[in-house]
Amino acid sequence: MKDAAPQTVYLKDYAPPAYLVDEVHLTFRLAPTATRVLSRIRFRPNPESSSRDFFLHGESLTPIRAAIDGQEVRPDITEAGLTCAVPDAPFTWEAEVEISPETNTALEGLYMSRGMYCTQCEAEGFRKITWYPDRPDVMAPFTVRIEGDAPVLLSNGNPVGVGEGWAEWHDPWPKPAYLFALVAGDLVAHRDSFVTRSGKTVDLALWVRPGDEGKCAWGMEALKASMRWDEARYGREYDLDVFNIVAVDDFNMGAMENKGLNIFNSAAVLASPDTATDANFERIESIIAHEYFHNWTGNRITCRDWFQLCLKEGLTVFRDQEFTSDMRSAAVKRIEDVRMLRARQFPEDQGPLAHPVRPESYQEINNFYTATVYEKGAEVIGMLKRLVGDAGYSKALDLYFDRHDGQACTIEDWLKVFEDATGRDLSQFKLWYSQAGTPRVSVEESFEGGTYTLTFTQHTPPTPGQEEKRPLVVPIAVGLLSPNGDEVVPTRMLELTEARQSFAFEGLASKPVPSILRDFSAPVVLERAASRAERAFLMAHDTDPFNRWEAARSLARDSLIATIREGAAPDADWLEGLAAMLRDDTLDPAFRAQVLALPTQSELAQALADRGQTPDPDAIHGAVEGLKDAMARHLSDLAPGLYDAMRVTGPYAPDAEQSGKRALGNAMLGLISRRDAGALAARQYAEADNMTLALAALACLLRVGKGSAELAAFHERWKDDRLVMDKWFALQIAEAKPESAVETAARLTEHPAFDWKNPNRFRAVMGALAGHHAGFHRADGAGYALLADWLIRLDPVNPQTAARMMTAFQTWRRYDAGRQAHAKAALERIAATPDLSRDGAEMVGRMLG
Ligand code: 0A1
Ligand code: ZN
Repeated sequence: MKDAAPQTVYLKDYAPPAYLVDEVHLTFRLAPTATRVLSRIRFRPNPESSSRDFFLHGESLTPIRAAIDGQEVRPDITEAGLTCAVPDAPFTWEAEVEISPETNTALEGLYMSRGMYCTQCEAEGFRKITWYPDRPDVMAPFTVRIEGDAPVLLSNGNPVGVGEGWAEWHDPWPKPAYLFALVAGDLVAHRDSFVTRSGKTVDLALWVRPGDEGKCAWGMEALKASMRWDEARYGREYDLDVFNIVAVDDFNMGAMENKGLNIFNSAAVLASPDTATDANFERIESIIAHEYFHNWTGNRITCRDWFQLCLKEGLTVFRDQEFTSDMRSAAVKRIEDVRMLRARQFPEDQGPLAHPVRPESYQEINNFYTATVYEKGAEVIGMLKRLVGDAGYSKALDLYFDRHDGQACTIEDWLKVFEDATGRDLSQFKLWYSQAGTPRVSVEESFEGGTYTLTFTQHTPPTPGQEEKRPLVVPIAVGLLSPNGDEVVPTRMLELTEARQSFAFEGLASKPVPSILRDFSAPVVLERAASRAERAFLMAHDTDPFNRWEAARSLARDSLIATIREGAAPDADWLEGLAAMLRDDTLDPAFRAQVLALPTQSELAQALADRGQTPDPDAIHGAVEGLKDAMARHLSDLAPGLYDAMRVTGPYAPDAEQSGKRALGNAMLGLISRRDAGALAARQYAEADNMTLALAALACLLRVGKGSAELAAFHERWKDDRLVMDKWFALQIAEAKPESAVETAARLTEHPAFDWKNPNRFRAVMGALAGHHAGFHRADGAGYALLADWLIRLDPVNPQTAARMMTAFQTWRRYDAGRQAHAKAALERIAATPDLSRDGAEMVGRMLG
């Protein structure tokens, strides 16, 4: 249980560590409830610090003994750590503690997952393993000895010895404690190797439970592709003899980049065609890449303190996005990333949890692994690259790796390499790191004497603790089209730096049609009163695929809003434009599938709130269903043919081409099911030889009120596969009617397989409920109450996962008074829970505040 009295940590209070560490030796004697951890650590006073106070973090440790230079000492031990008198010169600290991995349900520190020992130390978990200066600016080489009866004993770095019941590892690269890892268990390896560009062979292994060997091939291919890509695109080579990945079933996040020993949530690495969907395969490829890329951006160069989290996360997300763009379709990847940004980051940035990409204070750092730090952090780097150009970016990155290898750095260090490499002053740009909120950019146009002028106005609404906002540097990519569809001005990067600023394009024969914010060149809301005709034109003709998609998307959104507000019929021009795009075989099927995806119901709720209207979740749901019916009707002639054309022959591959076809085929199935009562879906389900086709067909059946036999058969077939069962749980809630989503979720919590202490299973049920917009926001508050019940139950067991799920409430203030009262009551009930964790207390406090 964490300290309940909230303590706020501030960026401005940073002070360098009083002592540095030259070497760490750890010995683990593993036992489920009584593991002994022996440490021998070489400390020396830090010449950069004026403090001589010796403090080591430590939580939930049973002290056995401690010594300095061989002499027993009696340190002052508190709940948070210890202090001790130490020599005014380098010295050796030795300690022995006892910990209990088996009872560690928070999954932070050393814990057990179904009989297997594993660790999670980011951000502050190492202090639950032994006493240590658990802060990222203390870096040291580690030697680790593991003693235990498990057949496989792994830690960071290179293996230096192994025998019956023991193994020793040495990691020569200085690292902060948060990158420490240990795994012990009955595991089998899927092995391969990689030869680096300088000719070194690296042994690769993906460690899984016996039985999961058949789900490793894809992860391994993704790893090798990532290693090749980082050499080719960033000149970064791997730096150890081995690279190990382990899959664990109980994990709070997706994966963790521990040096040389990445630990993955099994959902983020294990896949086979019959158990994983195309989307799962793509996600696995990108997470493998992400964790691997951290080896340079995060591990070799790490963060000075946790306020700098975006230094490693924003950059590494940006790099994994570039990787996926290169491996698959760049246009489709950009659309996917923007959809995700709008679905996850925009609500955060526009609500009570808004915080800068580099936060300035926190109570619990685990609450700041957010879409803002990760995804907006990546967008900020994308803007930087647009502003300095490809060559400037690669010069700056080379300088970053040269200058800062082996260091713990700040955003100031990061921006300085760009300034030094390109000569650009980035002081205004830096505001992107300190100013929270989504900027709104509006546009006016004029055309006179052959000169076309665009005038932009930018404005960022206030966010908690930041009333006043300053103008940002906003790169706006603009191209101009002539009325016949030719591009008259190719993409030009405009740099908006003022609150209001104009840009002129001269020498034009006629008034052009502008394509603004191409490729989504900045994470802003573009407010533009373009006519429907103009957007239909861009949907048909824009040469920028992102903006083509965006034009279609905004027409769909406005059509839905018009239906909700005044019962308007679906926009016929949009439906016609859609049909034309679907018929266009020159367009990538994956892109066409993206064009068919409607805005989320939560996005529509925000769009209504932005227009001064209180969103009604039932009305939004009704409008979306109505539009989908209209699409099914309007596209009924072409859907069956397109469905057939998207059939994949030959063996399954999760590549861009095949998954694009299946995505478009499944979208057609969704439309067809609305009119054939699920007949085709039943056939697809019966014939499916992969999870992508099976799951989509089952979803269609449930949506039209069928599929109970298939659902039972699915359960029977997959009841022993935890990852597939997560899908079985989530799907039933996602496809429930708004009035029964809560009851479906409640019923599933009674199912014997609802293992709520497993984060994946908890998220499968509660995450699906929170994601069901009309179901969760039910007028009687039943959705809020059910989620609150379970969050209160989970909080003492696993505060991190409970606190992350609390974000489901972040939009509560945009709904009507009745719903607000129910949501507030649910939040207050959580807040009033005795001994609520620091994680949970901070989250509800911010949402109620
Ligand atoms: N650094 C990891 C994510 C991660 C963060 C925190 C964790 O526990 C609190 C676990 C993983 C990444 O970016 O992949
Ligand atoms: Zn990361």
